[in-house]
Amino acid sequence: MTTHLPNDQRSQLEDLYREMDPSALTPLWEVLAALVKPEPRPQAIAHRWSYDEARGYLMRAGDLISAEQAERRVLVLENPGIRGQSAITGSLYAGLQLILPGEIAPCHRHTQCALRFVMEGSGAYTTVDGEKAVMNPFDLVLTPNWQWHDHGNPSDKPMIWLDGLDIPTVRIFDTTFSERLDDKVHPETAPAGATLATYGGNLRPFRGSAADRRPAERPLFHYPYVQWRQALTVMAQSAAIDPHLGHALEFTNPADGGPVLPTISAHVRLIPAGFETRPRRATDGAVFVVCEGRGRARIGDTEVELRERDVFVVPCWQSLVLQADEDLVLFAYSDKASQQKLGLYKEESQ
Ligand code: 1HN
Repeated sequence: MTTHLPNDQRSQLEDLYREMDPSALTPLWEVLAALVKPEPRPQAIAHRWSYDEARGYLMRAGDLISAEQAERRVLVLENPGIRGQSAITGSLYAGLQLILPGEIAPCHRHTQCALRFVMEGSGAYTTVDGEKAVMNPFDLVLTPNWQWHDHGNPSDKPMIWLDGLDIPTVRIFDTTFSERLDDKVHPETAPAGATLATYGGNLRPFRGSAADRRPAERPLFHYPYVQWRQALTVMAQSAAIDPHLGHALEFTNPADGGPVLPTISAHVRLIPAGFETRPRRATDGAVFVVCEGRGRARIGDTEVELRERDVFVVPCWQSLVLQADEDLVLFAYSDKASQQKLGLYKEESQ
């Protein structure tokens, strides 16, 4: 800003700005400081959503609109600092989706990529390019960019999951494409669990064979709770705890060892009862789900109580401290994958 200028100079500059404004020209020196800040000042703020409260509203929506009418029956978790943008951080979206017994959410595909993290219910499925992933609580399921997906719930209980998408990231590039399949559901291309049994077991169909149908760069789309929880248990029994993270495991893409989606990274943590993590901050904006236990999170100056299935958001560059009253098991996804590709990611541990 140039507030320190003499009055005469300022008024001549104001004349200049007025004259050039209709030509869509604007002076950088008036906005430079807001564009290039010494450190991140995200508009998104720290916030926690109570699962019980959100679930109440979602179930009411379930009485009022069907999954088919809605296409997707979802309550968007909008960051209170950036309402109206369908965003939980500057680059990521989160929503809670309900699918009731017998319902189908019709098949479509889009350039935005998605993950689902199951909050409650068993036996409903997502179909990814014609292969069902049958889901259980705290399973992670991916829908990579441009892959067909429909959802169904043949069980007798509601199923609710958290959707994580890169909606605001794709919006920046204006690269949104989408289409609907003529049929409500995609024809079956493989038995449920075929990809998990293969790629999840460090195998792949012989390259070029008839069974080689998943995209080579991102084949796996189901990371079951039973597997990642067991891995965390073994880790907690055998490895030294990281003072800043607790016991933490990242989900990887078996094709390259990288993040699960091009724009989204995901990990899980176990903080043992009585443990308090040292403060740590990172530039990725992260969305956390409490899978087990109770405790507290201190996010910058904001402290929130954590109960099972609550969701909280840690914006860019805000320090995080986690305190566990009982063993605390957390799932998180963030835009670290995008930031690392763009050379922007940074972290700092105290
Ligand atoms: C979407 O396709 C799903 O497939 C869920 O379940 C949430 C939010 C924005 C755009 C597309 C789904 C979505 C979405």
